[in-house]
Amino acid sequence: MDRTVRLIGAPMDFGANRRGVDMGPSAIRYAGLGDELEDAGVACTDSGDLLIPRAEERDPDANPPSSGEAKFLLEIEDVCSRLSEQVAEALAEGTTPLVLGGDHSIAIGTMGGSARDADLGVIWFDAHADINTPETSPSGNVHGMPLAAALGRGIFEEMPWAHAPRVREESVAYVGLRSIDDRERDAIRDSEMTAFTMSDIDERGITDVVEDALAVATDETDGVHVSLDLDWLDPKAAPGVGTPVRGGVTYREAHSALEAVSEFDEREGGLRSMDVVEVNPILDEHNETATLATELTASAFGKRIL
Ligand code: 6HN
Ligand code: MN
Ligand code: MN
Ligand code: MN
Repeated sequence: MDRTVRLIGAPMDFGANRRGVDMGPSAIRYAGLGDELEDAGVACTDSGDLLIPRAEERDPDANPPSSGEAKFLLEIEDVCSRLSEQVAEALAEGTTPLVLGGDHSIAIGTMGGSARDADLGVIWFDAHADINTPETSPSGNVHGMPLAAALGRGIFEEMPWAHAPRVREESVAYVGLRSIDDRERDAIRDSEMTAFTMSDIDERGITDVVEDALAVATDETDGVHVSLDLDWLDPKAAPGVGTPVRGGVTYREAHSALEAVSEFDEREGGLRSMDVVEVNPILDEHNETATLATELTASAFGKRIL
């Protein structure tokens, strides 16, 4: 396939409750992402990292009064607006944007840019639902809100930088949920989104579930965004994440899932953008989680054992 992937680093941790994910892009590049992608048969260019102000120099609560409990929302708006420009530019130049996080709030920028000129389906590989709004969030951490932001839920509806009108609930599929806040559970039940939990994976197997998720995300859309939060995996396989949750997918299940994404993409096309988030090198063991992020990304872009 003639694909060029464009790496965009977003070393931002404003959305998370612990420091360290700002080192994710370095750790993932250091683990050899460029070479892995070339082995997978895709060309790779690197736009470098977005410039991100240091959290210590900012006031987490310097938010407009209407934004409720959402820490560093002004900084996140700035970074995500710039990221969304870069993502849209990458697509306009015929490349596939691959955004390296950073905490999961960067996905607001990736989806915003990717959905600018397309109806966008979304597959969310995560332990968490990330569908809180500033009104419902128990923590005020924006990494628990990116899907709500893109869908324009709650007060995000009034924030054009966050709300991506061409991402519709019906085209969103979760895979691997296991840690959902009460108000998120209500939000999912009352929505048109499709949610596959870890129990669905236990019962049906990962490949079937991912096929169904792809069917949801490709139905009446122009392309798919894959958001890979490394805490989707079991902490045994991915220890270097800020919000680990027991009982996640195994190393092999994760590979099969991303291989299924790439097989689908080879058959039908449509993998439009991806982000890889929440790698925390401070908490990692020997860069294992960053290495895994690299391998899984290569699987998504076509790397095969044979
Ligand atoms: N992530 N639901 C929790 C919150 O604070 O809103 C946890 C969010 C975790 C976000 O990394 O997937
Ligand atoms: Mn997440
Ligand atoms: Mn998560
Ligand atoms: Mn909307």
